[in-house]
Amino acid sequence: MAGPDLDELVARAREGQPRAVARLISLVEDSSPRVADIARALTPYTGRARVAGLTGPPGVGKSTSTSALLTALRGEGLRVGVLAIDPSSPFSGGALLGDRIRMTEHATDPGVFIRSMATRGHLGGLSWATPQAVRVLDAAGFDVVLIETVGVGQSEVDVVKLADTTVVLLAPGMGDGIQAAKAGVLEIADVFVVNKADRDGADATVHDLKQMITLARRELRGPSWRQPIVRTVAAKGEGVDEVVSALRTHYEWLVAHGELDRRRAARAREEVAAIALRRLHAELADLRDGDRLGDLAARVAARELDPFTAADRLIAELKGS
Ligand SMILES: Nc1nc2c(ncn2[C@@H]2O[C@H](COP(=O)(O)OP(=O)(O)OP(=O)(O)O)[C@@H](O)[C@H]2O)c(=O)[nH]1
Ligand SMILES: [Mg+2]
Repeated sequence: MAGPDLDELVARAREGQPRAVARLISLVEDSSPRVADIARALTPYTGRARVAGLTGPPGVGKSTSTSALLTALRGEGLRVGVLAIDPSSPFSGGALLGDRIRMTEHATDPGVFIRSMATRGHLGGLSWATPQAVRVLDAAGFDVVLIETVGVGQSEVDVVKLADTTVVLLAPGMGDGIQAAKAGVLEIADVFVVNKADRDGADATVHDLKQMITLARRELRGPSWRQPIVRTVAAKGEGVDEVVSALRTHYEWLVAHGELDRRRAARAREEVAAIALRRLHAELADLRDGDRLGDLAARVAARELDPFTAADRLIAELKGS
């Protein structure tokens, strides 16, 4: 793709043309050689979108909630982009299909853009491709970007690095699940949602959560944001307006406390580090395939050289190149 084509693609994406947006996301997702050019072209138009991450255990109602949030935010006239991240974990099989089915009602709305992204096989996983996709949606003028990701292992922590506001969803009857999740979850949540409030045990879940928050708060310092707990029945849209209002309140708090800038700087830091690591990794792979490593390895095998000195020499060559 030549430069003018890219400019045109960016111009069309900025007009909100879904095909251009989709094409740009595909390019960044596939690590196109043009990814740096794309980021450069988009950057002047970014910084407006509010980014909210939704995370929680499998089946808690993230996709249902995302869909309900979409409806509520569209009702306010906001344009909304959704990135459904599939960590391709064995726990989330079938999530993609489910997401598609549940979100078809928004499929024809030009103010909505929904995209599923697989992170398997990406070095750095979420930390690599997703910020690029967020940048595309931001430049394309979406007011809000919602990122749905299953809270399994590292992914719920990763989403925090991408979002201005992190929503952690829980549901009644998870008992041990909350306990298990609590260490990570308490630190990352800006807003708690207890979904499936139509089920028995919602009160107990809210109660447990409040206790955990109170305990954790004693240990916390710094600007105090009180994590709200919102009860929802996402399947019926109940409580979703409260989630929208919690998102707005949190965003205003971020701005008022300089926390938005701090979070975005932290995000940029992660992103730059991920890109640099990726480049270094590629260069090291080139070196590994080259003769130079073979020479060094032969000397290590012959015990003329220790492996640390050999690695230092390899790195020195990388720096010199
Ligand atoms: N009773 C009840 N069921 C709900 C509610 N919200 C969602 N569900 C159901 O819970 C199931 C899982 O919902 P999803 O929205 O797919 O959950 P998810 O967290 O996106 O699931 P994964 O992406 O697979 O982790 C579906 O059958 C929903 O219909 C709710 O408020 N009450
Ligand atoms: Mg889902």
